[in-house]
Amino acid sequence: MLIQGAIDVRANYEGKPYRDAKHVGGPQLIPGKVMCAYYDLGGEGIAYHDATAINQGSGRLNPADGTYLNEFRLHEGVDTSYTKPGGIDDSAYNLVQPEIGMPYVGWTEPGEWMNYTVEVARAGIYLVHLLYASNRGGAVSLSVDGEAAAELLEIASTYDAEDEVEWRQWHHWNKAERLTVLHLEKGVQVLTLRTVLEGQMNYAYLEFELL
Ligand SMILES: [Ca+2]
Ligand SMILES: [Ca+2]
Repeated sequence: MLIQGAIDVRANYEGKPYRDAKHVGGPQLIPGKVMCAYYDLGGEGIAYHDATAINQGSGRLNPADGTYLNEFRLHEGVDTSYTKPGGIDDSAYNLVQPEIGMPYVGWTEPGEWMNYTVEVARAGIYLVHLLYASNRGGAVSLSVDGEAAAELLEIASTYDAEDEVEWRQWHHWNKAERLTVLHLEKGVQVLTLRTVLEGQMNYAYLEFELL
């Protein structure tokens, strides 16, 4: 059974699960990790809203040199980068060590959002965790098939005054355990992650754990 209204939202939705030459695609699976950089295909206003049309990571911070990660979703508006070794994303200031070479969404601003086509294997109550970095704290919200599921989820800052390398304040990773608890129905649905307050947060993945 789908929640009331879900069918209409999905019938009118033109976004598609992300896929590329390296990533087979299909709905992201719950329980499991929903990779934030694998937001849906479909473009601005359909699969996402981003404040800047360019990708400020791929092809800007990360030179367009023909490699997969440096050119990841280069021509889309959502700003993406990936975790790097050498004291960037693997520093001692991390609260949780992220996998290296993992794409993530950064340069986030309030009002930006991304859609994820997901497939829930089992209906039930899910704990939702978020792997993220945030140099000033903020808040996000989650919707399911266009309906608010969790609003104003507070994200704790990972700023650490001990770290004197200013740019690295954007790279202190943490996992927000039990960011929220959601009841999800079985089946394919569209999840929306929205930046509500502050922005300047990096999102690696949302993890859904069946309670
Ligand atoms: Ca952008
Ligand atoms: Ca952005």
